[in-house]
Amino acid sequence: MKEFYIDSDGVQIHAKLDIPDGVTNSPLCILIHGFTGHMEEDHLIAAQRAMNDAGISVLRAEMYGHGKSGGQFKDHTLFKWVTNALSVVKYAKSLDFVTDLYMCGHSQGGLLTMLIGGMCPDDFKAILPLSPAWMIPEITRNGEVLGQQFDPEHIPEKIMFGDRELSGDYIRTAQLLHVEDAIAKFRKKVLIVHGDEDHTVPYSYAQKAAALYADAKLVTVHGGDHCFVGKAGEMAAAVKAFFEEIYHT
Ligand code: FER
Repeated sequence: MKEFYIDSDGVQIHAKLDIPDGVTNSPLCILIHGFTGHMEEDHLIAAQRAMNDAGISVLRAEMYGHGKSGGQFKDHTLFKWVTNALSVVKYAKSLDFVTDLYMCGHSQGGLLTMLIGGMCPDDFKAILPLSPAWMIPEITRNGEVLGQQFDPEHIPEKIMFGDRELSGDYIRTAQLLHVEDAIAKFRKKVLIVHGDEDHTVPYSYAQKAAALYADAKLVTVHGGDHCFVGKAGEMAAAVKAFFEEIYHT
């Protein structure tokens, strides 16, 4: 494992690169955590190990205001995450040993994966959104975030949840994202893995995304919750099987 920082317009993005043992050239998958998450969460590690087992190098990166990266949580927006992810893609493309590139992310990182896939379709062989929170733009347009209601025409300065705060700028930028446009622009293979007991991101969004993508496969983790607690092995097996199939085609 190599640990380092990638510069993203002056923000230091904390990253870890795991290359499978004995590998020289290999595909690489960028792997991103969700909202309030970080790169050491159990479900992220399960996905990383599954990819390494399939011979894929993994570049985990933490986005603005999360983990050991720069920025404060309260100042993060999806626009900042997009900027960060584009910097990570640029870095990944500069690595000599990398053959094909992939991107995977959980929840808000899955939404990010869908956006970046649509922005950079030439750069990826496939993308893997896990429980992707792609309802965020739609619900913020409808005046809801984190289960709280607000007037979508008059965005509050901030929303409190627990001892954390989400800025109005998070909401106003999220409202302008149209994930359907990103879906339409990515016509390569997509693997969506989602638990049908997810009460944070409704499973129905996985079904809707799978239907909208030109070439998507949806693996349902039966009884799985948002972070695949107790079911990470099933999620990881789906990820590994997808890579084993695509690697050899
Ligand atoms: C929300 C529902 C889900 C939300 C964020 C999420 C900011 C993201 C969850 C995750 O990334 O795990 O209303 O608002």
